[in-house]
Amino acid sequence: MTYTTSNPSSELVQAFRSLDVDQQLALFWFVYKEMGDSITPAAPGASTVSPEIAEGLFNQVKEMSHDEQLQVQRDLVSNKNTMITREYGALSDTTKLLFWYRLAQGMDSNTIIPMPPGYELNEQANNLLEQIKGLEFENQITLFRDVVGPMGVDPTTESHDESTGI
Ligand code: 45D
Repeated sequence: MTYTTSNPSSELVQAFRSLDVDQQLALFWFVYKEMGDSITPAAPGASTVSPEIAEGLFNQVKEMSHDEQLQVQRDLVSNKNTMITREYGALSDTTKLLFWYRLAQGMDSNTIIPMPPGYELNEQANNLLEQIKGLEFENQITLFRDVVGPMGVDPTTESHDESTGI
């Protein structure tokens, strides 16, 4: 994957994506906890966001068992080719972000598999969390869009996967 040097968050994106799958999920969770109330789904300028699409995908995941919910999220991060990851791949980056936000809210309310109590980030992930905390809000959003954008599978370019048969 190539990133333009004019994007100040590109190094952070690469560092994020270089963590192992579970550390990426855990880091993203801690980021959500840090951002807390500053995320407002009704934010102005949300022109490319499709709340009903994000909600539809979220509802599919919500119906699954906790183990399956975790698997879906791991599949998204690791670009595994499944029905859900392909649906995800068809969303705009901002809608992807909204979908992750809905998952995090679901974790808060226990409809989505919660973080194991006392789960700790490794040093590299913790380091990244500190750097992310230091970014301006706008740069954080840009970073997250760049992180969630390449997750899942682009259904227009990926045709077949031996392991899933999809
Ligand atoms: O057992 O323009 C481990 C909108 C392993 C509006 C685990 C927006 C062990 C329009 C993997 C740790 C609101 C969209 C378990 C803008 C184990 C708009 C599980 C902004 C169980 C800008 C870990 C949106 C798991 C924003 C399941 C800023 C971790 C959205 C899951 C930000 C982590 C969203 C999740 C963020 C993290 C979402 C789901 C930061 C989600 C984070």
